[in-house]
This record gives sequence, C-alpha cells and structure tokens, in this order.
Amino acid sequence: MTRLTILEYPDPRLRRMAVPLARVEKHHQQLIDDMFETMYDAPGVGLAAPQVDAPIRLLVMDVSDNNDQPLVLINPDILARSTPGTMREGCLSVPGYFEEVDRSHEITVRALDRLGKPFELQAEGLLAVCIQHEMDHLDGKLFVDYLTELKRSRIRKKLEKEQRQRSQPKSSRSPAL
Ligand code: GNR
Ligand code: NI
Repeated sequence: MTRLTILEYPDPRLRRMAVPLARVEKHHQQLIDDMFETMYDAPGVGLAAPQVDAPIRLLVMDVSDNNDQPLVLINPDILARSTPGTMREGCLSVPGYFEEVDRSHEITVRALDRLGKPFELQAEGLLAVCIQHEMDHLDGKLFVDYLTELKRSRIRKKLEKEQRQRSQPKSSRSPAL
C-alpha cells in the first residue's frame, strides 16, 4: 500500500470534472486501498479520487469512531434528499479551515461498490454530509465555494503562502534576496 499526496486548494487539478468508471478494474482496487491508507493516515473521514490526482468518480469514506466501517462509492448518484441542515466542514485539500455549510441532512444514494456491484444507501448526519462533500469533489467543487468571496480569497492567500514557504523555507533563502 502507498500513501498518496493530497492536492491542496487552489490547485487547478481539484477543479476538473471527474469521469464515471465504465467498469471496476484491478488497478482501481489498488487505488482504493491506497486511498483508504491515505485517508486514515491524514486523518480524515472521506477522500475523493480527484484529491489524489485521479479524475474519476470514486470516493472512500469511514465515519465510524474505530475506523472499522470502510465504504466505497463508485459513480454515486443522489436519488432523494430531505431536510436541510448546517454542519461545520473541513477538507483535507483545505487544511486548517472549518466553516458552516448547508447540506441535506438525509439522502438516498445509489452507487457501485468496490466489486462493481450496485447498491443503495440511506444516510443521515455526518455520513450524509460527507457523501455530499465528496460528491462535490467529483464535480470539481470545494466547500470554500459556499463561503463569501472575501472568506474564500483570505483562505486561498493563506494557503498559497504556506505552500510557497513549504517549497522554499525561510532558512534556505539567501539573506541578500
Ligand atoms: O475529514 C473530513 N472531515 C469532514 C468533516 C465535515 C464535513 C466533511 C468532511 S470531509 C473531510 C475529508 C475530505 O476532505 N474529504 O474530501
Ligand atoms: Ni474534501
């Protein structure tokens, strides 16, 4: 298994529309295993393939306390939604920021499992919110898109600064520059 690199906002690769899988192949199952390792290690409760630079409609999740309820959704489709609610969300691609987002509290979703078998799932609470958050990633959408332009640009500038400093730490910069 391999831990994958998680792309961070405002990386343009997070904005691509992901394509459906025609069939689930061996290399997808390898990717799923690597995504679980990456998600548990982060740690996070969900991870969508576009976050690890794979523009396909596949996501993994585990909202349990003991990391013992792994869930794979391939080509997910929301069949029904009910009752709006608000939850504080974070994102592994927007590290360090948590903001309120309006989502449906309950959804019915249809998807393929890791073997390519169709299933339906009724979800509520954190699981429902997480599925909607991950499905947004498949459409190139991030939770910061629901915030005001002002908040979003502040977050973008701070993350860009962090990313610059990571690629060129102060200690390696010449004092003359
Ligand atoms: O780890 C995560 N926690 C979380 C909390 C509230 C709402 C959504 C999420 S998803 C996030 C992991 C992630 O970025 N998935 O794309
Ligand atoms: Ni996310």
